[in-house]
Amino acid sequence: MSRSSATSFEHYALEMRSQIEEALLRYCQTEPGCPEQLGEAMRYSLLAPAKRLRPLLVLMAAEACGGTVEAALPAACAVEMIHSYSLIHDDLPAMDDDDLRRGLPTNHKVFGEATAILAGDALLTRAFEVLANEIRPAETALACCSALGQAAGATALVGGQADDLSHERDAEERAAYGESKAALLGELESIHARKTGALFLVSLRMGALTAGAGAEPLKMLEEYGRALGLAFQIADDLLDVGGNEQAVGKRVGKDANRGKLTFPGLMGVEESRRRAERLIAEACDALAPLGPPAERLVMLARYVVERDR
Ligand code: GRG
Repeated sequence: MSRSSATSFEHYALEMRSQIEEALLRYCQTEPGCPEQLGEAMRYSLLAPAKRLRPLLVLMAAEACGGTVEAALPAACAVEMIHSYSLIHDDLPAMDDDDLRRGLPTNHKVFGEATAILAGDALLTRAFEVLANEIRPAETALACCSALGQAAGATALVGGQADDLSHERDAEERAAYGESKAALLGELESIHARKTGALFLVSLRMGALTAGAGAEPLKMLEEYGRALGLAFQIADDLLDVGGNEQAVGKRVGKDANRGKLTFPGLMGVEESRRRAERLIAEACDALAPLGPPAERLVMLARYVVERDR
């Protein structure tokens, strides 16, 4: 990426992030009937400093298909609410048991486990309320609800998390028991396609839906999304191995120390880097027919593997 296009992309991303964060705040005001502490816990995690990759994907996909930020913004907020709920629950003692997220103490460390669970539940359900109330026309709202429900559910986000937790056995031990590297890699990719990739894909789908896009651009965006989701996860594993805790905003080295299956663990650091680079090239190639309107998605893909947080 040249320095001037990187700078103009950064400006754009900054401006979009501030629009996203304003809208998130608007959608998460404590309404009559919502206990004060619950509202506070919801906003604590939702508005904490974050990259906002999934909402940016919604807005950029809409733009690539000729749509507007205004029409896509509720979908961008809905996917960020689902993502934030999944992080709150993932950090709980029964799951990953983390004390640092987005550079801050995790939700349950501040508000207690019960409130953290409920804040996650409330963000999950609020996401669908926002889609139903704010996306127009009603058929597009329905299509977004259906797509997001699938991506957040048992066959995708929650299913990937369940498999991740139940497959948490020592990768080396499994290899010693004769499981081939290819089989372990296949399993790892399947977990991440659901746990991480599904929200990337549905972000692109909802962006395209709000722009009224047809089947062809949607197919290109999906190809881009599949490659980007996997590259993102490899980059995330690489940050867990070599990242700076302060920059990343969460504990590093945890996955490797717990013997979890990871890309650098299975393929080595250098090969993982090369694989991520190849995936980003594939993702960008998939968008070539969309031309200049898809340029920001191309830049976002590069950012995903070059980031330090
Ligand atoms: C239903 C009980 C219950 C739990 C659901 C689905 C789930 C718990 C957890 C999966 C969430 C998870 C940790 C996915 C991994 C994806 C990942 C690397 C997230 C970090 O995303 P970034 O880097 O973070 O985009 P920011 O903070 O920038 O948004």
